Parts: sequence; structure tokens; C-alpha cells
Amino acid sequence: MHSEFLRPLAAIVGEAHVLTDERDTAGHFTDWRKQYYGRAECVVRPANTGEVAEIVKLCGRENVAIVPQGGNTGLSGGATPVGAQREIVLSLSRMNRIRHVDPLDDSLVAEAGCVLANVQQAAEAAGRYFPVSLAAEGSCQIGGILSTNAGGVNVLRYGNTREQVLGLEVVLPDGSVWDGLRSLRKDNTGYDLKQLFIGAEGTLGVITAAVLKMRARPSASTTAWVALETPAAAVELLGRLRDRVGECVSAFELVSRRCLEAVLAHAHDTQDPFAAVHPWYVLVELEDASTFESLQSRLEASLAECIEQGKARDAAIAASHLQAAALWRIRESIPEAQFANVKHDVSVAVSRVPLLIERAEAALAKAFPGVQSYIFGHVGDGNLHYNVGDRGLQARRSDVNRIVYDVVASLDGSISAEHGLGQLKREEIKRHKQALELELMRTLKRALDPNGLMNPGKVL
Ligand code: FAD
Ligand code: 2HG
Ligand code: ZN
Repeated sequence: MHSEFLRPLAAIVGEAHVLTDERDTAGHFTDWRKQYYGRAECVVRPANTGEVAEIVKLCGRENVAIVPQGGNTGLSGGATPVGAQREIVLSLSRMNRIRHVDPLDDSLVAEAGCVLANVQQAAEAAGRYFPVSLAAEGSCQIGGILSTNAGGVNVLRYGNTREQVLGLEVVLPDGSVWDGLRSLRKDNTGYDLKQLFIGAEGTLGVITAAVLKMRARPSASTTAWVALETPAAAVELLGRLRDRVGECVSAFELVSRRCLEAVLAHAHDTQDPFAAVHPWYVLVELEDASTFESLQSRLEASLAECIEQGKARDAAIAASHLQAAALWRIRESIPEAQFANVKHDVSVAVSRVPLLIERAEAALAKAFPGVQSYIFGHVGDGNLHYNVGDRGLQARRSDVNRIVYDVVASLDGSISAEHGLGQLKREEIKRHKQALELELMRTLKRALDPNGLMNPGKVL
């Protein structure tokens, strides 16, 4: 290690964990979609909270900024260095221990670098369930999902990642360690500090561990692929299902025909669940503590009723786990199948989803005749991934964004439902948040990170 900065860094974590060779760092200096490329002095890989604290103190003394990085699956460029000042990437991957599983408290303590799928498995091994689920779950990490407050496909029933957290351990920008690893279900002792760091995208500190809630493991689940005429039919179907089966609707995902076609062309192990072509689909999943047969017959009856009344065009209910997995494979392949287009991760009130699609499609067609949209997402949460065009449209990205975001604003929606602001929406957010809200955010940032060394160039 030859620089005056890298040598003390290596003294903290060991030389092997300060990466400077381009072959080791390249993957850390760009994002999953390869939309952002940055440079940093190194990638440093601490093994524990004490090492993170020492690194943060050293960076403070040397005026070097820190970019926390988890699984690097984020879709807003939040984990990529911007390179405007001296920076390091702080990879949490080695901090991947489940410290404790407590079936009586119904909670577990996971370090920030635990891969989400491993946390799901740890809960399962204890006979319990950790409900956050998304297509990147084999790579994204607890620190990343907390820092983006990730959504995913089970928000409808269990809430966002924020709702799964009881306590946090955080290294603050001055290097002090906040031990908030409590598993209290009730604690009204002033400000709920953990909420500051959840969704902060690494701009207020480094999350090093979390106490996560576990849930009862559903004994039965059933999955169906339903063909629909319109997005309005999807919203109506959700209401009907809730009337008939109550709170057990755990996923309700919209997929447009164009998304399905992109998947069929991209993922060779997928096939269209229906022989006929339909304009829209939803993937529905129900879970509860009954039996597969009971759940399936309730879903069957509700869907049959909808088809009879002309509210749905067709439905295929998975007869086995394998068939359910094949339906999920279609849904989870969408992000990769339409890799190159202009993305929007937006939300409106659920009832306004049809209006959002109608208005945005009309405005886009006017500005870009013939343009194609790839619309899918968590319609049960009012959250659409409204992705437009192909690689050729990238050069007009800001015009496309403006059209979609103006429609979202006209419907009182949000321009970032689940992926965060990162670098991608840092400028755009200024048009959408109240001046007072932005100033409150800046006040918090200044109070916690007066030297601006935590993930600069992101969020604010
Ligand atoms: P990273 O990408 O490494 O980082 C994300 C942000 O968190 C960055 O700002 C980073 O600086 C910060 N950060 C990371 N770790 C820490 C830490 N320990 N302390 C402080 N800050 C930290 N997102 C959804 O919400 N719902 C989905 O359904 C969904 N599906 C996806 C499907 C695919 C195929 C892909 C590629 C992505 C998907 N995402 C989804 C986006 C992404 O997976 C999530 O944002 C995830 O939460 C990011 O986790 P990560 O560990 O990869 O974080
Ligand atoms: C999903 O729901 C993710 O699959 C990714 O949030 C969304 O690729 C996208 O636009
Ligand atoms: Zn999503």
C-alpha cells in the first residue's frame, strides 16, 4: 500500500481488504444497469462494526468521502461514487453474520452485509418468515434494502422494509457507534431515530446491523396469472379479491403484454400462460395459515365469478409449487428483459393507477409517436415501473422523464416509490418536494454530517 491514506486503512482491515486493482474494483465503481461510472481511491471491506467506525474516523481526518455499498443492485446510482472529491467505496459484504435469532421475540439480528435470501432462510430455519422479497434477493443486502427502504412484491400484506425493523446499529459520520439494537415492539421515548437512517441511502451514516421482525410462516399459498382488459380491471379485481378473501392477498403484480413479450424473447425457460393474447395481466398470490386446497378453492371461486361477470378475461391457477415458480419467473425476469429503456419508479393512490397510465400514454404518444412503454409493477401498492422506449431513447431521457413525472405530479404521486433518489433523481426531486421539506432534509444532513462526507452527490 503506497499512499499515506491507504496504509492506515490497510492497518484497520488488513491489506487484502483494501482493493485498488482495477480488476477488483471495476464492478464496485459502476451500478447494476451500467448507467453510472465513478472512481474512488479504493474499495475497503471491513469485517466488523469497530472497523467501520475506525474507517469513518480516518476518512473524517483525511477529508475523504464514503460511499456505502451493499449488493450494488440499486437502480438509482446511489452506491456508485460520483468522483467529485476524494472518495472510497465501503463494501459491507464481509459483515454477513446473523448474530442472533430469537423465536420468542420473533426477531433476528442481521449484519448489514447479509444477503436478503440468507436472512429469509435464517427465518425459515427458525420456523418463521421474513417477508421482504424482490428479484434481486440473491444479491441485495440488509444494509442496502434498509437504506433504500426497499419495497418488493409483498408490501401489500407486510409493508415496506421500514416496517420490518425493530432496531438498528449505525456508525455515524463522526465515527461514533449508535447501538440501537433493541427488539422493543413499543418505545415512545422521543424521536424514532432509526427511521432517520432507513431510506437515507447512506447519506446520514453507515448501517452496520439491524433487528428485524420475523412473521408467522404462511402454511399455504396459491398463485394465479389473470388476463385482463385494462389496468382499471386490475384495480377492480384487487378490491373484489379483498372483499372475498380478506387480507391474505400478499402479491398483486401488474404485467403488460409488452413486458410479457420481452420476457418470452429474453428468458428461454418461460412460456405464455395462455394460448390467446391479452393486453394486461396480474400475478396474484394469496397466503394464509389454512391449507393449499382451501386457499385455492377460494381463489378459484373469486376468479370464476370475475370471469363470469366479464371483469377478467381468463385465469390460470398454479397447480403446484413448480407452476407457481414458473409464473413468478415471468414476473421476476422483467427487469432484465427490458434493460435498456428509460425507467420510472412512480406511485399514485391505487385508484389513480388507470388514470396515470391513460394520461402518460397519451402525452408520450404525442411527444414521441410510436414510442413503446413497458409498464409493470406493484399495482396493489399504486407503484408502477413505467419504463419507456429502448436504448435509442436514452438521449431524450430528460424529455421522457419530464412527461411522465408531470403526469405523476398532476395526480399527487411520487417520483420514487421504492428505488430511492440516488444520483438519478437528485435534481428532479427539487421540482416535486416542497421547499420546506427540502430544507428540513438539508437541516438534518448538516446536523449529522456537517462535513458532507457521507455519500455526497446523492439524494440532496
Ligand atoms: P446497494 O445498491 O449496494 O445500495 C443502495 C443504496 O443504499 C446506496 O445509496 C448505498 O450507498 C446505500 N447503502 C448500502 N448499504 C448501506 C449501509 N450498510 N449503510 C448505509 N447505506 C447503505 N427495489 C425495490 O424496492 N423493489 C423491488 O422489487 C426491486 N426489484 C429489483 C429487481 C432487480 C433485478 C434489481 C437489479 C433491483 C431491484 N430493486 C428493487 C432495487 C434494489 O435491489 C434495491 O434497491 C435494494 O434495496 C438494494 O440493495 P443493495 O444491497 O444492492 O444496495
Ligand atoms: C421490480 O419490481 C423492480 O422488478 C425493478 O423494482 C423495476 O426494472 C425495473 O424498472
Ligand atoms: Zn419494483
